[in-house]
Amino acid sequence: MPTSRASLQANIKMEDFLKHSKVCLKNLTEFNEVHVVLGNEACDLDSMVSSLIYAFSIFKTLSNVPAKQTAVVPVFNIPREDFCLRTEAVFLFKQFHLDHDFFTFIEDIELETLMETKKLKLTLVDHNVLAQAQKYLETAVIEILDHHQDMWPAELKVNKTIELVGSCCTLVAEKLLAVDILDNMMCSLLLGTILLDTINLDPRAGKTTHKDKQIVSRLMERHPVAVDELYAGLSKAKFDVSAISTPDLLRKDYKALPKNSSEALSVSISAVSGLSMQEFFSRAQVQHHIVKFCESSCLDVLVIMFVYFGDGLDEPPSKQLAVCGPNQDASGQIGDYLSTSAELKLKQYSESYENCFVYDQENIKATRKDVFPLVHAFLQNKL
Ligand SMILES: [Mn+2]
Repeated sequence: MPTSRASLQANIKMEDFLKHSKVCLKNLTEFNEVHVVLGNEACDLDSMVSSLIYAFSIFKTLSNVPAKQTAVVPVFNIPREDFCLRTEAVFLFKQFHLDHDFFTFIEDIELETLMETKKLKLTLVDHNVLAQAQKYLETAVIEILDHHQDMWPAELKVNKTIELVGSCCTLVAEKLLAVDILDNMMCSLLLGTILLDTINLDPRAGKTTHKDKQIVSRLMERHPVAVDELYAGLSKAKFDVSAISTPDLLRKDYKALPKNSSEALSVSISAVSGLSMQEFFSRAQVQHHIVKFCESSCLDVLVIMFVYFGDGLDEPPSKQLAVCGPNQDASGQIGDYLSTSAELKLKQYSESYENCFVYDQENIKATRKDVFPLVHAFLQNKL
C-alpha cells in the first residue's frame, strides 16, 4: 500500500516542506490555489517564525482534494538581501541548518499575478495593516493572526485572531498546541521567538502577558529547552549590530505609515536595536546617511526608536526616540505631538543633533506598536 499523500504531509519535516514549497513556486500555474502566509514588512523574527510555522501547519493539515491542489508558501516580506541584517534570525535558523536558500522572499513570488488569476489565499501573521504597496492584496486575506492593535477594515470579513500578547508566535503556538502538531524544531523556534519578544518573560519590560507565560510553559512541557541559554544567545545576536552599516541599520527594522493620498505626509519608523542615540549619532557621516535614506525612501519624516542595554542584558533596556527628516516643520510637530503623549513619557534629550528632535523615552514599556497609532492619529488629524 503506498503511503497516502495526506499521511506523508503529516509526517514531513520542516526543511522538506520548505524545499517542497520552493518547487511549487516554480510551477504555480499548476495549482488551483496558492495559500501564502505573509508576515509584516519589518520582518523580524516573530514575522518569520510565525509565517514559517503557520504555513507548515496548514500544509500538514491540508485535506487533499486531488482536483483542487493547493500550494502553501510562507513568505518573508523583505528582499533576500536584507535577511543577513536580522542577526537574531540568522543565529536561530542556523541552529536548525536553515539558511536563506530555504526561504521565500517577497521578490520570489508574483503576488500580483496570483491576485489577477484569483488563485491567492492570504493569511496575515504579525500584522493587520498591509503595507501601502500591498494594499491591493486586502481582498485575498482570509485569516489574520496578530498581536498589534486591530486596524483591519471592518467591512472585510476574515477569520481574525488578534490579541495584544507579547509575540505573534504565542498565538501561533496556542492554535497549534490545540491540534497537537508541533515537533521539536517548531517548539524551539516558537520558544526562542516568544522569549526574545518578551525579553525572557521579564515583567519589568512590560511585554509579557499571562498567555505568553502559559504558552511558554506548555511548549516546554512538550519540548524542554534551556530557555535562559536560548534567550541569551538570541539577544546577544540581536543586539550586536557592530558589523551593520548605518544605512542598513535604518532599513533593518523599518515600518512605513499608511498613506491615503499623494499629498499626505510620508512617514516611517525605524527601530534601531543595540545602540544608544549618542552611539548612533557619533557614527561616521550619520547625518548624510539619514538624508540619503529619506531621499531614497521618499520620506518627509523619519522617526527613529532606539533600544539598548546600557546596564547589561539582564537589566531592563533603555529607550530613546528621534524625529528627523527633510520636512522639519512636520518633524517638529510630530515630536511635539509624541512628547505630549502620556503613554510614552518622552523627555527632551540632554544633547542636540542637527535637524533632529530627540527624546529619552521614560516609559520603556512603550514600543513601536504604541508609537505607530499615535503617529497615525497625528497624520489623520492633519488631513
Ligand atoms: Mn510581532
